[in-house]
Amino acid sequence: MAYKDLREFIALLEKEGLLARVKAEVDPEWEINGVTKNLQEAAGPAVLFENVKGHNVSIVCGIIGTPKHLALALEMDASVSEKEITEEWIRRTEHPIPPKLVKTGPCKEKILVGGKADLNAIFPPVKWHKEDRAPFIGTLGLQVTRDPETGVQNTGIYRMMVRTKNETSLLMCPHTHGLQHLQRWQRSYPGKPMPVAVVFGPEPCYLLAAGARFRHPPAEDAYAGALRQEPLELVKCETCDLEVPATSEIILEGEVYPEELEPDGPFGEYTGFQGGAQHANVFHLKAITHRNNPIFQGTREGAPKGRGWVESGLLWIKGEEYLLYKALKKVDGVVDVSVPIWSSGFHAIVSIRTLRRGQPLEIMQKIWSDPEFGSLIKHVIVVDEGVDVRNPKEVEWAIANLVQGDRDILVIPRCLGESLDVSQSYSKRDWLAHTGIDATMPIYEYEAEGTEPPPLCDDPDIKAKVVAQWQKYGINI
Ligand SMILES: Cc1cc2nc3c(=O)[nH]c(=O)nc-3n(C[C@H](O)[C@H](O)[C@H](O)COP(=O)(O)O)c2cc1C
Ligand SMILES: [Mn+2]
Repeated sequence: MAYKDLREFIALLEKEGLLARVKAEVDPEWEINGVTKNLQEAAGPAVLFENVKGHNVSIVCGIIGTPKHLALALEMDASVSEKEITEEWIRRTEHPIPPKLVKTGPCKEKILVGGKADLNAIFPPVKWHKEDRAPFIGTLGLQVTRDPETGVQNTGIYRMMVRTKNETSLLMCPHTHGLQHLQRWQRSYPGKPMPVAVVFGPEPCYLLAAGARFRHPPAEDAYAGALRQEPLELVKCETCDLEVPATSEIILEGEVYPEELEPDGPFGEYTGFQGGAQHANVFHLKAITHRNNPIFQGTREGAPKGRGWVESGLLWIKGEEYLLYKALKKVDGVVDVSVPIWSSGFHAIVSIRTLRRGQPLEIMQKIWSDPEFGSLIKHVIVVDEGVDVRNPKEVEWAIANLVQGDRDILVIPRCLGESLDVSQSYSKRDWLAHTGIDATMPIYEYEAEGTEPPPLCDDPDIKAKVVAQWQKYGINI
């Protein structure tokens, strides 16, 4: 049975030893930042801060903090491999399950409209990174909009910085469906604001669907249904016709003027660097509805360090991996694909069974020419099928042993760039050099001189025999 709400998932994580409750008082100015960073580096549990200084709302972080948490959100066994999660994700999302509209739900336990709606009363002012310009209430706020042309809803995750008690910034990057809706809205209803609802703390699969990227129709809510394998229940907003998950902790209702832009940031980014100040849209609050004793959900974005993972990476970089995996699985010879979250989503690693000459370059071109993920992937590394694309040691082994720089590295300059790629100074970031590394064995070069590459000395058959009778040796490993 799918999780009914965030609280049910929190209870399960706690039972599995994957969530810690912090009863000690924590200062939202710096302490939540420090505790969550330390937990990320240790691949630690999710955390529920129950005693936030100066505030009576609890904060939950890291519910998708490691692949184990991700597996449990999908009701899979916590011990499954990342590859199994990828395959199950693709299998389930092939068959979207439409949501059910219900009359009301727990997210309507308190309804605060107009002047009664005050962001500061609900959201603890968390500084996720020391240099953030202001508290960001939206790190895991999920924005719901409706396509003014097709009527299909979208849900994405776009950050929101507090400006006043009823205003936040809202940063939607060019590739997002949210910004596309806003641009279409501006064409259809010039001068008018577009309704936007923001969901905090839904059941976990809606969060997963919002962070990943899907083709529409249907909406993310139907993909969330597919991931949880049951229809999601939605309720109508109070002040507009948008539909949001009924059991969510907090819903903000408001609107955005397409032409209104104000400063946003600095903010600590998923690359691990501080993102500078820029301009973003402004969200004007019209109503808040919430559960009794709501839980605020947020996350410390950044790059994974130490033994760790980061929730933001697991939510959206994994989403890129699923899209890429799905597209490449249809290509002859492709065995496995990964987009490591420690590469900030810039690397795609593909393993292949070599079928013909030139295959690695064909794969690189296929990735970079894709309109959805091509511009996000800076480096493509192609390895042979025996190399585990999810094991950085094996990938590095392949690069070290099989690459000749003049033969195996392909550079395509002057492609579309990514504004957060700090490998170039600010004025150069419009452009990017796509780089491919063919780290497969050059079998055709050996063939041309009438020889063969040396075989591996792994002897997997002998190892398997020994492992099967391991007890006999009395060695614990
Ligand atoms: C924690 C987190 C924060 C994010 N912040 C932003 C953001 O501020 N702006 C943005 O455009 N995308 C952001 N993203 C990425 C988008 O949510 C992601 O690309 C998603 O697929 C967009 O949905 P859409 O394709 O329906 O627009 C964030 C993702 C996560 C997981
Ligand atoms: Mn979308």
